[in-house]
Amino acid sequence: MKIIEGKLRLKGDEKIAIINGRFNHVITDRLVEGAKDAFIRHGGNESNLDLILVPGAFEIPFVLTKVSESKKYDAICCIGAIIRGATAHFDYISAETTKGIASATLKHGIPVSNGVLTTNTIEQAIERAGSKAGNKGAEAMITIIEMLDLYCKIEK
Ligand code: INI
Repeated sequence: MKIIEGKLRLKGDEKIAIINGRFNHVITDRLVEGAKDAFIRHGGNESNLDLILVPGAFEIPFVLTKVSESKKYDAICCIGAIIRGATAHFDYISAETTKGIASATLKHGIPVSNGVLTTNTIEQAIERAGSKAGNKGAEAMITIIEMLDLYCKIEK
């Protein structure tokens, strides 16, 4: 059986955009650091990595659509932190962000990863931003790296 899967390697010429929601930036700054570190440690060239900041996670799908349409990037890594508060806002923002990222991804034919945290507490977010549950920004970048390699293999 022939197995086709992506490897965790970059050639060095891939152009990648991170779209980051600034809301809860104490968390999202750490996720961006993790994503950048993963990009460089897997062979990416820092001059090919752009960081696009948006106010909050809700704005990510719109900018993801615009950035995808620009065709400037080989892949896009979405980062944000949606943390449950006292009202239903969390449910609306997290549902729309997730749906928006998924539908923009299917339209544009380039790898996109969803590194937007949706947590019930700030502690859960801290755990996923470079402490005991790892760094979900780094994981989102690693997903992009694997998908880029797989994409090349499928296209050939
Ligand atoms: N945006 C986030 O990225 N995380 C949150 O936890 C959050 N909460 O809880 O309110 C949040 N809200 C802002 C939202 O993303 C939009 O920027 C805002 O609604 C304006 O459109």
